[in-house]
Amino acid sequence: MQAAALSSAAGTDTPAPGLSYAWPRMFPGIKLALLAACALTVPLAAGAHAHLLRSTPAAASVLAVAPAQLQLDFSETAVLTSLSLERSGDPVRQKLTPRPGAPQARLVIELPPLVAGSYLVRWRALSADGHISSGSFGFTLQAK
Ligand SMILES: [Cu+2]
Repeated sequence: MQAAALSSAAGTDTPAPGLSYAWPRMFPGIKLALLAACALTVPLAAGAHAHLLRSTPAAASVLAVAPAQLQLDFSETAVLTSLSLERSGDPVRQKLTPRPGAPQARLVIELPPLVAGSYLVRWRALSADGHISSGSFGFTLQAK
């Protein structure tokens, strides 16, 4: 077992074999089982409600021209319940009030005029099945 060899090499275990020595060797197995369980659960949960597939501006993108709109593409129809834009260094987070409307998989939001800087978009959405999901992503607008 590779993990047991690692923990022995770290010097945390007594070299003498015994019952107490068996536990550290078992824990890596338990952790792996938990990881496997999470890996199975997370995609199912994510598939059950609206999550952000892509955005324009894209996450981590660097733009030369200020975007006039923000476009969010979700995995299923949703309405935005909260949306904000924060420019790095600015004390105030700008709230973008989402327009009320029918749930859509593609949501387009008009942006105010943006100055150069690094921005963080925070969103929260309510999907058709009643579940709420949220996330954030950043983009940078270069100085002219
Ligand atoms: Cu859901």
